[in-house]
Amino acid sequence: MTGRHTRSTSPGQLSRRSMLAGAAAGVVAPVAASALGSAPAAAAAKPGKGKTDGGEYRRIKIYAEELPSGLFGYGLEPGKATVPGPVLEMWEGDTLEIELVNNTDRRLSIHPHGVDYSTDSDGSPFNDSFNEPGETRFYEWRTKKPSEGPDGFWIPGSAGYWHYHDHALGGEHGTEGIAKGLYGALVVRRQGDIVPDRQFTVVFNDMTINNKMAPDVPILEANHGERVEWIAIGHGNNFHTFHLHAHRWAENRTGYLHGPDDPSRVIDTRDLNPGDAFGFQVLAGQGVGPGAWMYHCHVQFHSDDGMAGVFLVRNEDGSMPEGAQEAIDRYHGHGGGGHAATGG
Ligand SMILES: [Cu+2]
Repeated sequence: MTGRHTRSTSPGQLSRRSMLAGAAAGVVAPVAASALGSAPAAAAAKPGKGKTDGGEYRRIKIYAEELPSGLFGYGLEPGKATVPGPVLEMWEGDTLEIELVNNTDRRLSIHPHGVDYSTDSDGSPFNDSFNEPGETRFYEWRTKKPSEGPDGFWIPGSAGYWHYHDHALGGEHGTEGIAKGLYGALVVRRQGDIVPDRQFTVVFNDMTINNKMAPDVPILEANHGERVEWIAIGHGNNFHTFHLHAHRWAENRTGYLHGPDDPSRVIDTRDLNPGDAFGFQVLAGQGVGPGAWMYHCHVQFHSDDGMAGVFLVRNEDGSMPEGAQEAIDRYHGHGGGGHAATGG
């Protein structure tokens, strides 16, 4: 199609770098799983577009869809939209072109945090940057490496745990779109960063986790010793504190220590307020072993009301650790009130 917000596509290069996908909570996706490998089209570059900071220029297609539940989601294939949307990943210096296909009858957009973009990729009605119902539109996100600016002023690179979300559905700020599930994680890595085995996106969105509440929050799973990356995002209108049982991380850009003298504070709970995001990596069950571990909002009435989920650390061979199924049954409300009659 053609029009103000669109441009034609033609066959072109495919990126060789994998795009992380399928990391909506509960979907255990190996990081190597690539959705970008099948990205079909390359667009003719507009003047001033197609630039990178020594990285790659990559293209993906994202479909915004209404789900049978009434929620809205982003997906990398038609009919595959999820809440949260796919983890989008870049390396500092990369530029990502997103062809957003709006398969809904509502106005919507995609708006990133943490990366560079022009006003026409802002994803806000304020800048006339959104998809009308049924419309396809291109957005371009740029990243940069750290560099020394004028007067020795250091310009930060783009690396970080960021996120993206709708900014147009139901209003000027995407309030309805976010409430209904149009959000996801955006990870920008720096050369040398460690790539995890598994990724989980956990979004504290008003009084829900990924628009679900206990006992319906999908169980996040990993095998003992696997490197798991958590990406935590806050949305909505409430103050939250994210807490993970039995695991700790460093309060810095990557979430892990960069040497024996790294001064980063080591924590297991962190504020998670609307618009904020952070990420960290843990070795699943490190120091504590396999088991079913809770993660939850530590604002007590929030956790009591259902902002709690399960991080299932399986045995190294993938089998269920002792007691884990019973814990999961309790989470699902089938465990009864007393202790198990026998152990093991
Ligand atoms: Cu909370």
